[in-house]
Amino acid sequence: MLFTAALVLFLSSCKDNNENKEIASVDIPATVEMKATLTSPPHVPPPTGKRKAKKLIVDMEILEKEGEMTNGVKYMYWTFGGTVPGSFIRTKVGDEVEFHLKNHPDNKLPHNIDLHAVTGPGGGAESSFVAPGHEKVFSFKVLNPGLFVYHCATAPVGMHIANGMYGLILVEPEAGLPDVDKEYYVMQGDFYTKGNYGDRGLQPFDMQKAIDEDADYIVFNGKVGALTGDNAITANVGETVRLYVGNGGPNLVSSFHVIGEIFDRVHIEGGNSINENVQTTLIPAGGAAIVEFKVEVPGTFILVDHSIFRAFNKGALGMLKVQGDENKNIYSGELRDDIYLPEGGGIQSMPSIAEGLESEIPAKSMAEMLEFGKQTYMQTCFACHQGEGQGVPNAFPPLAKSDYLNADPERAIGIVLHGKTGEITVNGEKYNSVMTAQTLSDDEIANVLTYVYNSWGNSKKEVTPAMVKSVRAEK
Ligand code: HEC
Ligand SMILES: [Cu+2]
Repeated sequence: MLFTAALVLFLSSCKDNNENKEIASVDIPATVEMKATLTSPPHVPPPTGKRKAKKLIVDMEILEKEGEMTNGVKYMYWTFGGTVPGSFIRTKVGDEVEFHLKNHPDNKLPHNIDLHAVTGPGGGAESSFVAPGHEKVFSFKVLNPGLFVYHCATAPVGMHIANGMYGLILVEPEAGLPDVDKEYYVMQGDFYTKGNYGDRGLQPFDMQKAIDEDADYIVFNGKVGALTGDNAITANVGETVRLYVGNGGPNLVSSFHVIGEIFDRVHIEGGNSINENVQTTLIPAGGAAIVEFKVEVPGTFILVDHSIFRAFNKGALGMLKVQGDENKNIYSGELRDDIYLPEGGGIQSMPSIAEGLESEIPAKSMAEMLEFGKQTYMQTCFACHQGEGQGVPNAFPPLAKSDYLNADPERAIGIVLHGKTGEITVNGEKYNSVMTAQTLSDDEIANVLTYVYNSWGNSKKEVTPAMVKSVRAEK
């Protein structure tokens, strides 16, 4: 392959030297072969650059294999190339693709492939139907540039897709795409399991839920957390990032958004038309988009489906971690927290004690601490940690009988003050998510934590405003 590549470079440079325009513009004959580099998500093969169209050999193996949907939840995935989404294929307009589709002998079912980049019956599905232990070869010429979905189209089609049989094929225009610093491959999919979100063990596919479009998991790259924590995609301040984003479905459309970024350019639906300065782009099931943006400031930028319960309760959440120097001109961080006293308008009056100075007046007794603390809990913590502190499996750790909480009150104060990311273990379960810093006063934090410590079987500690103050001073 290296040899052929070198030969091509040599040939094309000869032509350039001769300045023979006519010959230079002729496509490299299809006899010049090249083996396609395929990559697993979130990686993307190298750009096609200035190379001419070629005969491109794509070797893909179908594997049915067990994987982990989230902590303790197993799923039997059906895959193109061993991953969900399947291997990324990168081609150039005019390439003649010779596709070798292998169905591993250990697999149980026949499969095939429908590539949306194919002009021909079934997008290749009819010619590629392959039984376990067989290999099918078919070929097609890529005519239209763009980012295309491929998927299995063997009956029941929905089930094959729901089990993970989809991926992306990029067809670059003749001149290639403009250079960027980082490129990544992200693909959303919805999953339907017999058990509910987080129910442990090997979870079979649930046909009825799939028909009802009642997804248990909606995830990027095949599983909860495929792009969070240590798996996050990365970039450095000042770099340009291009995301190839697909949606395998089978059912749901994606409102793709990156929290804290604006897409400078979006190839709408993966085609030629470019939209600029976009907040959220809609990616249909069986569709794709190319989004590009420059990262100007450091931090963790969260990739979500902005149908937001999907992000926080069903898994559609990823992370882009950007490192580098702060730029206070673009983003200052918190500058001040001032007292806000509206003027004018209505008649001003001092709130009465009864009306709600509670949070500003220090609690005078344990009973008051618990009462005020409960109010803060119900306003602030409840949404994630739930009414009885029971949390949400695999998303928000429990505060009820939490060994993590009870072990170290200072640490708990620090978490409420500064937020928390990174892996922690609470009552034997791993969590790797994000709790944002809560903007609460020392009194409010003391009260809410005292309430938490004195509820739901916890260790009955009292957290005083002085303790909060000293933890706050540490940073
Ligand atoms: C937006 C959702 C969210 C809110 C609101 C929130 N938390 Fe959390 N909290 C989390 C997540 C997620 C973690 C785990 C972070 C990690 O994985 O590193 C966590 C972890 C914790 C922990 C340590 C783990 C444990 O279970 O003992 C404590 C204590 C805690 N939160 C207390 C609070 C309190 C008190 C409030 C309200 C003042 C609050 N949280 C509000 C999401 C939230
Ligand atoms: Cu299949």
